[in-house]
Amino acid sequence: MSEAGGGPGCGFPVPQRAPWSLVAATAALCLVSATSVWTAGAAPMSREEKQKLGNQVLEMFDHAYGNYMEHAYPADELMPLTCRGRVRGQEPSRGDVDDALGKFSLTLIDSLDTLVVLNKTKEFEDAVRKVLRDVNLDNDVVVSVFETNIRVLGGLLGGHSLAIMLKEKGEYMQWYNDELLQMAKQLGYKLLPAFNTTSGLPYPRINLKFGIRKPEARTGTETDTCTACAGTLILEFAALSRFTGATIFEEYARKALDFLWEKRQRSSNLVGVTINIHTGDWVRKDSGVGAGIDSYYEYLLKAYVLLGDDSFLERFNTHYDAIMRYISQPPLLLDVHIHKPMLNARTWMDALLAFFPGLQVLKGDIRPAIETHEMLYQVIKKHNFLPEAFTTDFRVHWAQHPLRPEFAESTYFLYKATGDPYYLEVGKTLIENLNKYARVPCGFAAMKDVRTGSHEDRMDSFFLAEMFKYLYLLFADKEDIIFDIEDYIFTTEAHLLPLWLSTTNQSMSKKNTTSEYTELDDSNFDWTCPNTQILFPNDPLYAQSIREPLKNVVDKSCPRGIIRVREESFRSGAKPPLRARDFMATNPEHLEILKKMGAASSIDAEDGLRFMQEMIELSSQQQKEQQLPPRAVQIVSHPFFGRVVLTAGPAQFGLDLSKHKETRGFVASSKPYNGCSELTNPEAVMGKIALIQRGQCMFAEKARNIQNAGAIGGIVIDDNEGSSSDTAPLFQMAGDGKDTDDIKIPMLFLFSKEGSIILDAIREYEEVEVLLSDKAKDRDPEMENEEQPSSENDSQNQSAEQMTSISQEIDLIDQESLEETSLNSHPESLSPADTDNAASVSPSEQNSNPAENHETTSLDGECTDLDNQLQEQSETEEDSSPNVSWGKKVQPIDSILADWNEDIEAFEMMEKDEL
Ligand code: DMJ
Repeated sequence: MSEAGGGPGCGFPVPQRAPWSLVAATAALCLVSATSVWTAGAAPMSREEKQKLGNQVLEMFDHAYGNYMEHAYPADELMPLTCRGRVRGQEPSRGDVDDALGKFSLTLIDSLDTLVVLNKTKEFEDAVRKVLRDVNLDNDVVVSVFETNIRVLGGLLGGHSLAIMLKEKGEYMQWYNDELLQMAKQLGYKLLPAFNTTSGLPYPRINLKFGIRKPEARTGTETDTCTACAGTLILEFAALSRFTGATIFEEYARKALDFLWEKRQRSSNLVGVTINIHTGDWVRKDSGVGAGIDSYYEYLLKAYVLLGDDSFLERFNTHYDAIMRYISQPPLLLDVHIHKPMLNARTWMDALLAFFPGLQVLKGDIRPAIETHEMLYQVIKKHNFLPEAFTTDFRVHWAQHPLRPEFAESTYFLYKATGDPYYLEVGKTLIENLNKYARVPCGFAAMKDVRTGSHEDRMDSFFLAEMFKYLYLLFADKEDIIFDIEDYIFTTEAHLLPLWLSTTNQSMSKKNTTSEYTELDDSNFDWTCPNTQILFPNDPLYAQSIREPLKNVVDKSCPRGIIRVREESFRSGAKPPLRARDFMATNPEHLEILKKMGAASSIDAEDGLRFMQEMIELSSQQQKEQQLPPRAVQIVSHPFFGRVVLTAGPAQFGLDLSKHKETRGFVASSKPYNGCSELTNPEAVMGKIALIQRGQCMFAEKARNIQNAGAIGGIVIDDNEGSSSDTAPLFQMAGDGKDTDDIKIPMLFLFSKEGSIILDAIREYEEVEVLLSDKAKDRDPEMENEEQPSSENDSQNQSAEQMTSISQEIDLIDQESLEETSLNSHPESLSPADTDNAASVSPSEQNSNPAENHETTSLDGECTDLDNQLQEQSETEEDSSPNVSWGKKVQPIDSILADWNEDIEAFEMMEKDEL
């Protein structure tokens, strides 16, 4: 902490107090490239190489944006696996995550300023026209105030900021007359009713058409909101006020921030994750820098930069001091309790905290930024992406990855601060991983599970708003961008707001701030933003020397020891507290300690609390270890080439794919489709992977029937139409209670939506080949070369007529099989004795990976996972008012194929380039 703010760690002294008018200029210095100072360490990257990578980013953006515009627009988001738009109310609800979707063409608005940064001015002009022509902000839909603010209001303001910049340049946007700003103002007024609480903290959700109060609004009964939700408004709201002169927006956002500041826990100076919007009581008292709090801190510092108001910096510095004192345990950032900040609240970290090193760069605290970033990078190198949550010993805790941009953001800011080409190499790895593992024919798909490499039918708008912007800027030289990026500040969604707003319509600047700062000492006025041009003048290896000791932190260490134990206890020679993992009920000393816990002192009570917490976590972990991790079904034949990976449930019997090589084969529907009796089409499934429908008999029975017919594997497809691993917890198929050693083939389970991707593929292509494995195989050129194994070559020699008849036969089989399956085949409606036996696995249990546990334990016997369940079941909400005019656009398969061919060519080109 002492290194912050241009203090010793920044390598050069800055005034304790600077006139605020210098702030914008100083902030701009934070973003000045320091490439010129780097002389050693990672090999410098040539201008050509940087340009090549920049062009690759452009091509990737075109792939994502082009597919969205072609197949999803005007829907809010693209569903890249099924190649259509996600329209709220027309897809199964995903809970809170759907609150970002307001039927306002979210992805288009979120992409506006990215188009300008990426030099696509013509496309920007077209996109702005489309927004003005098509977007309706008056939909009867309940949206998140936070998401609508950062993505839509921020997107419109970012678009406006760059539209007026372009207009002033004199070539593009000459027709523009502040129309985006007018839309932003309209949206701002729509959000204001959310602030109608006594605290001034906004309700978390609002109906765009009916607001909060009216019965039609279907919202307004919530009592809690997250700290980031209430504290991430000031940049957009103040910009709106300053652009328009309507001060009310800035006033409301300031009031919410003032209230949060008042409610901080006074002894620790930390804030909790959720707060009651009426009483101001902390509902969740854990505190970190990731999910639920992240951008509250970000906006305090950036509000100071944009608005030049000292009070924001003072608050930020106070919180930052607390973060560095309690939460930061370099390279880790671990949540603590706000009232007992020496007590860790968790043993895992979430992916959202990856933005923090970037914020530390803006703060000027480079060392911990380098350390945390390096730790995160090693987690990425292990799993290809940052899992949504990972443990303190760097194992996957929650395996999803929705293509979040935070790590790319921090990489960009660290490169700007250090000029170290190492960060360019990091960016190159991010690009490679995105293309290798997330790119699908119709865009980029979120990772459902970073360990199996399976996909989710989801491409969030922030992927276009942020990821491509930061990656492009990382490799761009000043002359590659048509305006000066240093004149702008990035919002949390990476929208650009001009720094000149700091001197416009400042009526609110000095008003409404709390005045407790007399109790703060000078350290609260540390000035931020090191001048990166002279940051490491004498030590170009500075960043490398910080990274070096952390090089093997993920692979070789067991950093459980890093978890905080009260340092003062150790210092005073006291015995370390009893940990749950060491507890033995037969040990009298342990029993004695247990008795004392909670009785004698607050320290004992603290130990008791932690002990209980650990016991719960331990027992949950033990349960988890009996569960099998999910598996992957990868479609490897033309035109998929391994790019579509489906999440599959494992079976407790048959070949264990984690121990054996994957099974690869063409698929064939079994007949009868439910696989509950001897197959009548053994010749069709012989040597293939049989598709069987769930229901009517036990999974093991199906397995035996297809095995007897000569199948080399089986995929059971859920008969519950519309089910999907996006919305239902995956489960493992249990045996039949008898010995299942006779079942030798691998069996996997797919929900209906994932299964229909394979069934659709069979209808379109003569033969579909899949790979069953515990982890998707790399999509390398080899896979495309392997495209034509002999059986397929044979089939390719068949005449077109034969092909058609095979295809018809498959259709027929499907049709007949489906007809054979009675309507009441749903397993749950049958008696336990003759139904599938499904052992359900919760989402976080899906992430338990015994293989990985074993691997870690063998490295260091002390490593025992104490993870708790991360994910609360998201509440489900049915949007009662699907907008019928937003019909699903389903792309004809021929045109998908044509697109894919184009995509494959581009991909091949890229791979050649790499070679
Ligand atoms: C973005 O929408 C914003 O960055 C937000 O602050 C939190 N993270 C998501 C992307 O991960």
